[in-house]
Amino acid sequence: MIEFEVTPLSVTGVTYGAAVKSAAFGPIADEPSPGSTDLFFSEYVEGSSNNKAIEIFNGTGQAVNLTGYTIELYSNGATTAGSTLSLSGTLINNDVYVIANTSANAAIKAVADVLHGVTNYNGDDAIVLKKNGTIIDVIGQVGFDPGAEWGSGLTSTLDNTIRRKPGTLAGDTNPSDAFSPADNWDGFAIDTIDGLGTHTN
Ligand SMILES: [Ca+2]
Ligand SMILES: [Ca+2]
Ligand SMILES: [Ca+2]
Repeated sequence: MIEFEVTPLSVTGVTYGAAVKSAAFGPIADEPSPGSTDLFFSEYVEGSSNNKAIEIFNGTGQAVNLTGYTIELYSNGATTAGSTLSLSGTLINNDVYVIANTSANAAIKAVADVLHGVTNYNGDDAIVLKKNGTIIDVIGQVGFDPGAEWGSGLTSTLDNTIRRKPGTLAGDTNPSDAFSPADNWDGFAIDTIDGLGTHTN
């Protein structure tokens, strides 16, 4: 419960203040809900051909300077990154940053912020998001090759799109434990890209 001290104020003959002061306030309707602590992966596309893209969401409540953020690809159970992308620029609040494969289709490229080889994954490769060298999110399990994919059905990392479940406030900071996409992601059919370029949390 918040109580405001309001000095009565007269505007065009109407006095405000007294009624406001006596009202009991709950949460203010348009006040933003608690934001996420940092950026996280919001969408992963591993479609047909080279239709591959990854999306990062800023739900922190403020603009984020992307300098210092990196994305790394750990292929086929590797323990060292085979490809690294260093981000730059500014990502405003509630916006996403999309990294697409250089050979992705036109519809994917249309919503991409950058094209980069860090998207050269095919289902059994871990992808890590770091801030100043510290892991803040991971898809997959670094150092482990699942064979073909993590997950099953539509919610898998091969020939599917997976989207972070609404309400997610932070990424997965443990790159070493088992990865089960259904825990934190919703799955969609191959080449689903209607959610790429925006994120509703
Ligand atoms: Ca692979
Ligand atoms: Ca594929
Ligand atoms: Ca999205």
